[in-house]
Amino acid sequence: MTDSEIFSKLTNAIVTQNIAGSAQLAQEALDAGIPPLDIITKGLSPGMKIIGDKFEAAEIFLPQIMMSGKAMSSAMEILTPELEKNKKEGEETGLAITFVAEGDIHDIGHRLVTTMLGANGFDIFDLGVDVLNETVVEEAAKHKGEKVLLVGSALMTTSMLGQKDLMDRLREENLRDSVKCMFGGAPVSGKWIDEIGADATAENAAEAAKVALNIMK
Ligand code: HCB
Repeated sequence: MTDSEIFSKLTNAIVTQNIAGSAQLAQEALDAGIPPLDIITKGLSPGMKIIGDKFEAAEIFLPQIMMSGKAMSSAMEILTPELEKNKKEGEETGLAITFVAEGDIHDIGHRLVTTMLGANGFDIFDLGVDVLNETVVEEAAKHKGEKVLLVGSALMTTSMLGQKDLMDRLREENLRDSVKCMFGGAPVSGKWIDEIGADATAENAAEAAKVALNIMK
């Protein structure tokens, strides 16, 4: 089987909500020597995109998205340890405090970004999903004086708006200059980042790691 045939099988496993099949295919892809990040970006993620588009077009409904999310997560269970194997130790990159915005429980991309930052030498403090801005500000205050990167994800236009409130609160608490702020998720754009006065965004987890290393220099 060619790599592109493997990628389309992986995409199809997500679209058809094949939970056991996606994990098995992820393992087969690894065994075929395909790097784990390619398996995710070229195989699994396009499946999630198709599912999102079908949902928007009312061709499928929430239960199907949930099952596709489970299929993605079961493949990620196989792939995450592989991503972590390449961990770069001993580099003073700093602490990444990662979280999904208040009201938002989409955590697949968040977990992927968190894993990639960990693999690139960041210490990780993962606050999880549906995190209040107040909590993020408290954590930023506790770590004042350290090299800290706030890494927020928002997958909905509604939850993304909370990122502006977070930036405002950081400024009010005089914490803005002690942290770097990177936000991502489908609705987040460079224009939005400029508008709210954050530092950066990234399209995907691999780019997020590169951007994060760059802004923490
Ligand atoms: Co959800 N959902 N969903 N959903 N969902 C979206 C996000 C919509 C876009 C679907 C659509 O309408 N087309 C839509 C949001 C519309 C909008 O606001 N514009 C939507 C909606 C509306 C909803 C509900 C409100 C549906 C309902 O209940 N009626 C509900 C909300 C629940 C809530 O959060 N309160 C809901 C629920 C769900 C689940 C639970 C069924 C499931 C989530 C499961 C889970 O995460 N554990 C789900 C899913 C899976 C999706 C889609 C289909 C896929 C998201 C995903 O996992 N993508 C999504 C459609 C889409 O995004 N196209 C749909 C794959 C990952 C790998 O990509 O973009 O998350 P990613 O992350 C990337 C990238 O953004 C970047 O790197 C990541 C990795 O490469 N990145 C960062 C992410 N964070 C970063 C941070 C940084 O600093 C830098 C880069």
